[in-house]
Amino acid sequence: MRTQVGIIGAGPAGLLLGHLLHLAGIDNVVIEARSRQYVEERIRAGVLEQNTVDLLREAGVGQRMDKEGLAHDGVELLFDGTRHRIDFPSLTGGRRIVVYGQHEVVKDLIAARLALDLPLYFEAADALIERFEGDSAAIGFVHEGKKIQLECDFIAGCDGFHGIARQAMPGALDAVFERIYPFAWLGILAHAAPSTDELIYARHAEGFALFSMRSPQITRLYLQCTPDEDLSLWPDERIWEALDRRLGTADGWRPTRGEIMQKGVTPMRSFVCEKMHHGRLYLAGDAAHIVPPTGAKGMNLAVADVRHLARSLARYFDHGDEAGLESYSQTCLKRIWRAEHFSWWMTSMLHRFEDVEPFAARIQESELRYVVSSEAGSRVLAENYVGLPFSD
Ligand code: RFL
Ligand code: PHB
Repeated sequence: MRTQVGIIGAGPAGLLLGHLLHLAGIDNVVIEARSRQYVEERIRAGVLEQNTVDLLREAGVGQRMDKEGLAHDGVELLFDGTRHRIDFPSLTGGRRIVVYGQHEVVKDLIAARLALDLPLYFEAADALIERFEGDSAAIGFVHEGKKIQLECDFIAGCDGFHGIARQAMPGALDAVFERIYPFAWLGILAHAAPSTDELIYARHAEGFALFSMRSPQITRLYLQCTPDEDLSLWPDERIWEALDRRLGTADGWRPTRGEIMQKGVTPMRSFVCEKMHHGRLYLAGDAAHIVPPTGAKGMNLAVADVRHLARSLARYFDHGDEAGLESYSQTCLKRIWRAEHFSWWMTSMLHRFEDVEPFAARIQESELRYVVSSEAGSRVLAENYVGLPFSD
């Protein structure tokens, strides 16, 4: 089998890249290790920044997002028992976010791909990057018991943090910058109508908490916990009580309770592999970088990478212009490091660090007070949260 771009991974990065390349007239094949049902039901991110919303609309895959997504004009920071709202449009020249589950974006992209009859192999086993230096590239994989050899001009490694593409990248290990945090998030999805309209990021003596949502019927909530937290010690009642303490306010506001449909623990990590391309192999999304979820940036960064990769590949195939491909890592890394800083900053400001001395806690409190009381401080949060505009 032959194509122009072989794409490993059908997460948001791989699927959107495939769609953008198709719109640019570039043939591509997507291979995915998991089943369609698995990727469509994997609950992850929920916040789409303005750039992502605009790009999905431009690419013609934004109809359901526009119908079912929840447009938000701000978030709230809760500390010392009081909520402080950060208004996005007034601080960012009219930009906002849309709350729409990552798995819904994935469903929309899969539906679009299948409707166009473009190749997408689920349950592709034993994927191996066979060649990516010289004049051509190749991926081998097994599908329905048959070995398939995919010959291509380029390979896009969109296979997430645990994928094979970064492992195959020469020099990747020497280009890694990493920080692992001493805490994690216990996340739940509950059948409960959100009892307020916007997200709440809470700093509390017991630890961080986040109030988010997926729809007018579904609430998404997180609690700071330990990285090795034993979920069996967290019956529903204990979770709701902790959420009430950390998110409740003096006026009696509490998150509405409901049946907990899913529980999980997410580790927190900052990670950048600065080597994002070599020969004919390009990394995009979580394959190259991870942010702690406090800044809601992971999926949005994946989208920014593939936007740039698709445009660079189009320039190459249309005009033989290699400039975009040659500077791919360099260009992406500017936005990546901005998001890394923002995610680290939000994480540092809002979480409880066990070993931190009282001095650092006072610094955290002072920073939060500054962010909510100074227009300049609020704007730093707002413009990063809604996403800085693309510069090209
Ligand atoms: P993905 O989504 O991990 O997709 C990679 C795909 O590659 C497949 N794969 C392979 N396929 C074939 N052969 C192999 N050898 C393969 N190895 C792997 C995998 O099965 C998978 O389908 O990476 P991608 O596309 O780069 O997307 C990145 C995002 O998923 C991630 O950054 C976000 O979910 C992060 N994130 C958030 N991002 C946001 O922008 N806003 C948020 O509000 C937000 N909240 C979150 C988050 C991530 C979370 N978790 C669980 C880590 C909240 C949480 C709790
Ligand atoms: C979510 O809704 O899952 C979510 C929202 C904001 C974050 C992280 C996760 O910062």
